Amino acid sequence: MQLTVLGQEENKAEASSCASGSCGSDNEQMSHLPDEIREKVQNHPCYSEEAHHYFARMHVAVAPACNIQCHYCNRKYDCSNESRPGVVSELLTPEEAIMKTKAVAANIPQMTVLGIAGPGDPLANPERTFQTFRGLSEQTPDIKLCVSTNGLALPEAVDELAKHNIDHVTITINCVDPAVGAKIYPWIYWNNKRIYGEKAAKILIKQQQKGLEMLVERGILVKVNSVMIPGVNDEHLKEVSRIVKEKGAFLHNVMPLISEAEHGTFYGIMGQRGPEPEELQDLQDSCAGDMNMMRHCRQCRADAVGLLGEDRGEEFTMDKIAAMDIDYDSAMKKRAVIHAGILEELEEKDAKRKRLAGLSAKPEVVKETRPVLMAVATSGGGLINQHFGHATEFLVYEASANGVRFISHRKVDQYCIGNDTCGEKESALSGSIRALKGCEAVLCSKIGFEPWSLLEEAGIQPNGEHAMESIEEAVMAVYEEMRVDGRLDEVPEAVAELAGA
Ligand code: CLF
Ligand code: SF4
Repeated sequence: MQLTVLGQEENKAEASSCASGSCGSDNEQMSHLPDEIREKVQNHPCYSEEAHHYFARMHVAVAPACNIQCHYCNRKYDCSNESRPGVVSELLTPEEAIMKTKAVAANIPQMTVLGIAGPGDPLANPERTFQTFRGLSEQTPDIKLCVSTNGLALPEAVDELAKHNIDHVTITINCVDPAVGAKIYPWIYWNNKRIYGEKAAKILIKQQQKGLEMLVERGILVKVNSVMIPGVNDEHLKEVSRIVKEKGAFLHNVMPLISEAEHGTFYGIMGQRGPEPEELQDLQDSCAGDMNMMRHCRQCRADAVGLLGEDRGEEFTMDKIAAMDIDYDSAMKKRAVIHAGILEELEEKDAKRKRLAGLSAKPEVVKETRPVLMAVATSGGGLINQHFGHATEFLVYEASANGVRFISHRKVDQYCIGNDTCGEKESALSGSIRALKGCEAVLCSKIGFEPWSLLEEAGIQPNGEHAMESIEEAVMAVYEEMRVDGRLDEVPEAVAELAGA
């Protein structure tokens, strides 16, 4: 059974993300999980790499206040813990948030998770946050509830969270050492006082760790987000990862610092740089060990709606919702049918993957060959289904004799926007080619002559032959072609340069 994800036209959709399946890893991680945990994560787009191709999340911005200050945040913009700074969210009352969630649930049946993630800290706004959760758990019982917090007010909120059946909590933990913390958090607001420096960081760390332990004790799944700040906590995050894993966190998500000067954050103004993609990947790899790492995070806005990587929030502003005529009963029935269909499709994919894994034990495939990075243009559903010129991000996979694994996503400016000028087009195209450095092929549904030639000149082989095929199978097929053609015998100059850099 093949479903159209979110019913989006190819040219309208933004890219979604990784291919779990391709990353056999995700499914291996999922397959050894106890049934009750599998059930909790199988349709959560952030907790399961596989699910995020199929299921969507939405955030409601009901929490304006914050109880700490992070050097990477300017609260004029969305919370950097769970959102991309840049655009102010439409702040909602709990009643509006419930109305919006129901409207999105009716129009995007694949939306399975409602998160509160800002624009401040949800637990620093407990009345608004819990009023929203209370209404939703009564009125939309098929939606999972999720919350993200800096952790300062977490221990006191754990019982209330458990009461509302919130079984996914994200804590942003950037350090376990107050000396490091003092370089990230200038102050916290604690017991009606502002506290500064290491003393503040010490209290925050203690509360975060205590909150983590309490959630795990109650069987609530905890994801830890960490912002990688080069020269401040990059090395230290390995220790953070070890400790949170020991304490029972389910998933660790190391995200890159976003520090554009125009966002007006302390780090942005002081010129603190964010990590390069290779630095982020190296850190994620060294944190990995046997801990589940999240690599498909899109640093969503506090009012994001849709698949990870896309934002359909504009379709659901309060004035548009007020004008909608929705039959909730039939929408809820439709949701159930669509969810069952997606789960059936995922099971079929899983079974197929297992069959292929058995076949790939053939000696010629297992032969030691070097790994290759490939970029993929997709609008969701785990398929190669996007035109090169429509992509606003590419997903990068590594193919090797061991299979295919998702590595990261790379954002680009859309190259083909219809009424663009030549100069803008050229600069978007050269930006895309720069963003794809290190990749040896790019797989998409279609590609024009001009980008084809320029990609080839840059040593990246365009490939439009696998349109509508599953990402993992297409990437593996291209890898096999490269092996048969002898292209894996030599390392291209551009890739060698990057490896030496
Ligand atoms: Fe939202 Fe966060 Fe829940 Fe997901 S986002 S509150 S766990 S439903 Fe997901 Fe977005 Fe990354 Fe967050 S991709 S920023 S990890
Ligand atoms: Fe900003 Fe979120 Fe940090 Fe609060 S916790 S200062 S809202 S990034």
